[in-house]
Amino acid sequence: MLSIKKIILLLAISALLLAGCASATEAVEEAEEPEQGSYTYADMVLCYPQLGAESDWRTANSASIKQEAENYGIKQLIFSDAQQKQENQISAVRSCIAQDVDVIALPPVVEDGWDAVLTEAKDAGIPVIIVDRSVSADPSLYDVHLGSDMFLEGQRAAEEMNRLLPDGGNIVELFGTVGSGAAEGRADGFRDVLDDNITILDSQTGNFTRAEAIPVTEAFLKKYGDEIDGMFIHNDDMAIGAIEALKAAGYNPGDIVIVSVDGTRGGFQAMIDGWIQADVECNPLLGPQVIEIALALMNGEEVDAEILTNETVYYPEDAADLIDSRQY
Ligand code: GYE
Repeated sequence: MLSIKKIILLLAISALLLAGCASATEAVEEAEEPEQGSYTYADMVLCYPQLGAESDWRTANSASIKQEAENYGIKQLIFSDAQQKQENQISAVRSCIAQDVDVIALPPVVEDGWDAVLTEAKDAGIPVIIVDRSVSADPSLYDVHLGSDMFLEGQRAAEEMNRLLPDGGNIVELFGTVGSGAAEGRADGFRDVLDDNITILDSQTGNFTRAEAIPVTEAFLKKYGDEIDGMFIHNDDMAIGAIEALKAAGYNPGDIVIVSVDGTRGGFQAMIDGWIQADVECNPLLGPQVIEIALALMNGEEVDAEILTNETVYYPEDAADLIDSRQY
């Protein structure tokens, strides 16, 4: 017969054993799935469905994300290139949702048409950072927008044009991708500040690429010839394409004043060569902020809904001193 003492002892031992087992299982679970609030970079699977490779800005943006994913030591970066096609980007987002990534950071090629896929991400409980260009979707469908103030960039460009054409004149606009937050914002900001004595003769898209900017500029020159005093060009790659067309048509630097956007090394060289008179900065080096915000979202921390990049304007007189320090 077991004495009462022995029964109590046995009960106590089994209770201890059970408790031991339970805490061992908990420990295993914790190792696989840290509690919210304690995720580290090593836990992060980040999806970056890049919109394309249309410009030096974009190349620098992709490089920044890839490099910083390595520097921060995240678990996995799922990177893709949609070749400037929204349907490709939407498929890439869907594939990331299916893979149950931790965070999606999306640089949207255009503003409209994201509601359905953003709702799918939200329903799957995956936080979304809209990077660089904006979306028109309701802000409740994503967590943060991180990028430049494109309207402000357009306003800055117009201030430069007003300064360069103090007596007024005629200009043409080389527009970025139609429907993109970058191009639409810059165009609106530009018109907001442009002096009344400056007329925009024409505005055509070059889709943010050098290749497409060349025939558009040729057509402008054919149609308006010497009437053109200035060009507002939505990025440096298109400015470089336009300069090629101007050179081929026999123009010299400064015959037509150019205000461009981005501040790439190519843009700086064109300032040194006298072709671009002002370059409005747009910073693509967003990797560190994207990854830091992604971790904060994984840990359920409060993050500002709109995070803007700090930027400036560059001028030819400083270009030679600064060009070597440009990272893109
Ligand atoms: O200015 C241009 C690129 O969205 C800010 O896209 C970006 C723009 C950038 O192709 O060069």
